[in-house]
Amino acid sequence: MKDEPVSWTTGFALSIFCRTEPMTVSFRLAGRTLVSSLVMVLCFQGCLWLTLASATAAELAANLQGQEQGQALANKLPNVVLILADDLGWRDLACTGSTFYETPNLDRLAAKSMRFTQGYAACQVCSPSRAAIMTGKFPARMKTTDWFGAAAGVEWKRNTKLLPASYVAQLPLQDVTLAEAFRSSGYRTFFAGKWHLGGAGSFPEDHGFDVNIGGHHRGSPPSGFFSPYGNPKMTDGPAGESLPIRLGQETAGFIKQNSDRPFFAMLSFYSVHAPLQTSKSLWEKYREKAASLQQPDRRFIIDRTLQPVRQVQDHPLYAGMVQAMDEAVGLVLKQLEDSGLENHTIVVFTSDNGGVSAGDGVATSNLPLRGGKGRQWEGGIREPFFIWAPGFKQGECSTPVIATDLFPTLLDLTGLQLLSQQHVDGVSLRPLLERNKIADRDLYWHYPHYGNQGGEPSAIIRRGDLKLIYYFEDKRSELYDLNIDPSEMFDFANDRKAESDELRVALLNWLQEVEANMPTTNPNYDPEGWADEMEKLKTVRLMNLERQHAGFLDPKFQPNAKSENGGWWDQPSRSSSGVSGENSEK
Ligand SMILES: [Ca+2]
Repeated sequence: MKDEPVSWTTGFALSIFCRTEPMTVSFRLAGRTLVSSLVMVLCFQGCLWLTLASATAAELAANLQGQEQGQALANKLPNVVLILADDLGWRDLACTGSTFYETPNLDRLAAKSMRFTQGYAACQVCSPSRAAIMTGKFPARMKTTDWFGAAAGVEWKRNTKLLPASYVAQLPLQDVTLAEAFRSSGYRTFFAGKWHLGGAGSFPEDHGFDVNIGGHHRGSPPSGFFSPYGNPKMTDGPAGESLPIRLGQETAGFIKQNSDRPFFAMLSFYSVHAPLQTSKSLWEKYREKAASLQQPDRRFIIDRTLQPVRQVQDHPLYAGMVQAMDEAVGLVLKQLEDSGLENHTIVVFTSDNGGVSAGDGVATSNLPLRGGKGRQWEGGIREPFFIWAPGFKQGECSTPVIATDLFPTLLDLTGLQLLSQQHVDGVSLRPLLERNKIADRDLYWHYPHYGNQGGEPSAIIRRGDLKLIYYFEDKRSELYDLNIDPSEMFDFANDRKAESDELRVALLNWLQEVEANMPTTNPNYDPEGWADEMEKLKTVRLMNLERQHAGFLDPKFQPNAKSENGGWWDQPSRSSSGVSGENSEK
C-alpha cells in the first residue's frame, strides 16, 4: 500500500488532464474510499446514557437496567466536549483513510462514535464555518461569508473578474450562541484555542464562554506553535512548549475541576493551520516515512485556478502537526476517563474547512475528493465528523450532515430545550444516532469571494446525491452526482439539464430568501494580465513548488521557522523535542 498516494495522484491527475475516462477513475477512487472506510475499527461499548428529559420512560428503564451508576448519573446533565480542528482535511486521519498521518487517539474516538462520512463544514473557509457552529445558521444568512480580515469590495487588489462581496466581520451579538444556550441552562462553559470570530466585544467571553484561553481575533497563532506564543489571551508556557498540547492540557484541567457539574468545553485547535511547524523529532519521523514511499513524479496539478493543488500526503512538517493535535485529543479523552466521565460526556470532533491542498502551506491532499480549503468541491467542505454520544449508536452514517446541525443536536442529546428560532439552518441528528432517518432537505453554501487557495465565487446546493455549483463569474453551473462520482470529475450540467435547472432555481431562490450578499463586477479586471499569471504559474511557479516540497524530504533540510512555509522548531535543551506524547515533559 506504500505507493497508494502515488497511484491516487496519477489517477486523479490523469482524469483532470485527460477527460477521456473519468468515470473509471472515479469508480476506482470510490472503491478505495470504501476499502479505507472498512478499515475503521468497529468496537461497541455498552455505555450508559441517560437522555433525561427527552427519553421515554421505556427507554429510560432500558438504559438503567443493570447499570449501578444509573441513579447518580441521572442527577447530572450530560457534559459536552466539542473539538474543532482548523483546516484538517477529510482524509487527514488514519481512520478516514490516510496511510501517512498517524492519529491513534482520534481513531479511538472515531471507533466509538457515529462517523458521518458525508459531514460538512458550513463554508470552505474558517470564520463563516465557525460562526455557523456557534449559531446554527448558514453564513449567507448572517452575512459572515468570508474569513474575518479578508479584503472585500474596493479594498480588493487581486486581478479578478469580480470584486468579492462585502461581509460582516464578527459573530452577530444578537444571536444566541451554543455557549450561551448551555450557560443559561446551568452549564459551565470553556473555550480554548482559535476563535477568529471578531475582536474586542466579540471574543469568546462576549458570546457565552465563562473561560477563554487563547481565543481572539486572529486566525493563526501570532508567534507560531511553540511558546512564547505572543497570544494576548493566553500566558506563555516554558520556552518551546507545544501549543496544541497546552490547549489539550488546559481543556483536561477544566474537565478535572468541573467534573461534578455539567460543562460545555470547546477545544478549538489552531492546528493544523499554517504556519507549518513541528519538532525536529517529528519531522525526522515523517521525513523517513515519506522518503520510504515511492517518490511521485509530481506532487501538484493545476486545477483551473492560480493555485497548484497538492496530490500527495507526504509533508513531514504537516504530519508532525497532525500527530501533535492527536496527542492533545488523547489528553482530553484520558481526563474524561480519569474523571469517570467518559460515559456521561458527548464528544464531537470535526474541522472548520477542508485540508489545505493549495495556497498557504500547501500541506495535504484530500484525494479522492477534489480540491481543498477555499474551494467549492468536496475537498473544501467535507470533514471528519464524529459524534460520540454514550448510549446512542456508533458506526457509519452516510446521510449528509452539516455543522449547523451541531447546535440543535447537542441541545437534543443533553435534554435541553431546542431553540427553534435560533438554529434555523440545522436539524437534530439524534434520529441518525438512533439509526433512524431525518427528513430530506437541501444543504446550501455561499462563498461570494475568491479564496487564497484558488476558491472561486460560487454557491452550492446539495439535494440527495446531486450537487450543483453555481459560479458568479459567468453564471455557469456544474452538476455532480456524488453517489457515483465523489471526486467530482464528471460534470452533468448539460446532460441532465432538467435537474440542473431545477437545482439552480432552488439555489437562486434560497440566496434571495436569505438576502445573500453578492460579488460585483471588477471594472479594473485585466484578462491579459490573468493569462500572463497563468502562464507563469504553469512554468516557473509550479517547478519551484515541486522543488521546494521535495526539499522537505531531503535529509539535509534545514529548519527555517521564518520562511513562508514554516520550518521545524527544536527545543535546544533536548535532542528529541517537544510535542510527542512520550517526550512531552508537561
Ligand atoms: Ca480553517
